[in-house]
Amino acid sequence: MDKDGRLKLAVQKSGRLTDPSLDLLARCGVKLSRGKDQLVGFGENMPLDVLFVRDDDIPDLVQEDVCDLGLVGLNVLEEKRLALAARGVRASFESLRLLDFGRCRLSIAVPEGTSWTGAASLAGKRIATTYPQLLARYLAERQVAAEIVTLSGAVEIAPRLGRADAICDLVSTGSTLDANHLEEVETVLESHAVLIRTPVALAAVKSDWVERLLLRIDGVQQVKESKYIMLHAPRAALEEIRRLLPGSESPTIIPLEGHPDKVAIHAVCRENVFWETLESLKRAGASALLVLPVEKMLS
Ligand code: PRT
Ligand code: ZN
Repeated sequence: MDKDGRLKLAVQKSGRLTDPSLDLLARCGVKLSRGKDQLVGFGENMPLDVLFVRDDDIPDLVQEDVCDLGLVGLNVLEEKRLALAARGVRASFESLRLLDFGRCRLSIAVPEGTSWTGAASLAGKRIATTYPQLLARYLAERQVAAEIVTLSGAVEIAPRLGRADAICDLVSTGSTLDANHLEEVETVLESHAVLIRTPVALAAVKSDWVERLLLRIDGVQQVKESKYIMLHAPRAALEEIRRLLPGSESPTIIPLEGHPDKVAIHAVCRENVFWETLESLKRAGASALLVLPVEKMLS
């Protein structure tokens, strides 16, 4: 649809995904200028514009090729996919990357003290949700007949108001369920944010930028927990020390001038390096340990 050669990316305007989405873009080196309350952010250093919209609209904007890319929760995406399928339309957005934010789960919860022996306990019950399609699929797969009460929000108070016997809602810490005396009994969907793209072929310049963005996203996701570790080690303890380095592939081993029995080891560890790990390394003979944060990585 767009003829100006700039990528259009849909991001949630104001909600749980907004800050982590903008943070991801910033880490990918995207500089956005956005006036207060403006619905479009202009990429100053790459041909990318960000459209700020409600998260529920993101799959449609990508499906209808108004936006080339979107950052949205898998829960919203899958609900949309099923809603389209129910109308005989095939969802054509394509998932490019699973992202490490927006984690939550769509779960069934029942009032505390309700007896629960599995999905069959829902037979003949009323279940309140804002995800009727995902809930219907869950029930159908388990051959349970129940009434789905579709609400637009405040699902967790439906049992107390006598509108439902159970709920199917998003949970992250579980404190909302606790506060409403509800007990989580089963997970319907594990969710996280995803980057989606339009099914339509993009012009070469745009698809090059998508590729570059993907490489940067991969780099950003890899460095989150990564650390660069440097230490001195007796040659005799080399094997054990390599084994103790968390998530490192092939470390660089450097001879130490004047110390034929010792080497310096430099390694990128793709997992967090805890004090316990450093203590084990020291016990194994390592000295001069130094752990540095990794800012960028491109492989
Ligand atoms: O206005 P707009 O439609 O854009 O926003 P929204 O209100 O629909 O969405 P928003 O901002 O609440 O959530 C956006 C996305 O964040 C969701 O679609 C999920 O992919 C993801 N996400 C992650 C969550 C949660 N965690 C979450 N905990 N979305 C909602 N919740 C709610 C949940 O519905 C419940 O009310 O938080 C409450 C439970 O949280 P805990 O921590 O008490 O368990
Ligand atoms: Zn929404």
